[in-house]
Amino acid sequence: MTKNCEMKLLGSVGSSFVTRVQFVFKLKSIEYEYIEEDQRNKSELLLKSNPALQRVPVLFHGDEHPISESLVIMEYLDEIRPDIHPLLPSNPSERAQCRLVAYTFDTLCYPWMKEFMITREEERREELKQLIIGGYIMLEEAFGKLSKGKAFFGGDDIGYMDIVVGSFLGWIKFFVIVFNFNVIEEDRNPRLTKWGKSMWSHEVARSVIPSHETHMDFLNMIISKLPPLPVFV
Ligand SMILES: N[C@@H](CCC(=O)N[C@@H](CS)C(=O)NCC(=O)O)C(=O)O
Repeated sequence: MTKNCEMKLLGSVGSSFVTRVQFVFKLKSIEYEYIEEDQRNKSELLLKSNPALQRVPVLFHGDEHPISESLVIMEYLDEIRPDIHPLLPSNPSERAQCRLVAYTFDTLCYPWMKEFMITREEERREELKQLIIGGYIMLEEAFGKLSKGKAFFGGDDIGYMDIVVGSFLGWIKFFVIVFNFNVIEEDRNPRLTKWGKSMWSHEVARSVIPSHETHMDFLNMIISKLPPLPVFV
């Protein structure tokens, strides 16, 4: 952690949305101060800086208005530091495709994965498993189009979509270990399987993606916030 930085990030360890921002900081060599949010007892800083959504990440940049939502923050950082490791393609149509795939991932895959982890109903978990598999098959197709035969969504190196999806790779390991569910499976997802290997061998990705143990701690903390199960007699 660096003191007196122009950039400050309010986050929670184990949140993939926060990881996305840390990923961009590292790729663009931006120094920042990290402030840990207490998810059990939300801070004044969070409530004031993101009153409508009350979620991390939140970025503070000098006297500018705080910015929330990981995708918005990623694009902001890309716009203010376009010279170092640009994230989005230069072609407007390809940029639009990236944004659309990211939006789809966050709107469909993420809620399915989250519910999969916290549901107590086996039948629902099985339904969600099939939805997640379908989501990652769509992602496999998107990878084919965006990567143009290269190792990453972004081509020869990590780009916007690699960060969006790659920040969840620790959860993918977690799913295998805890639920014996391999989300990215070689037969269904040959391209994403290779991509996953490229991501884990990328120095920056390896240094920022949380381990499955970190995710376990984060999940336990989220579960402890949920209302208790109804009691059936
Ligand atoms: N769409 C948001 C999602 C952020 C999000 O869900 N953050 C979680 C942590 S992983 C959070 O702060 N949740 C607190 C809450 O919902 O009360 C983004 O991309 O930043």
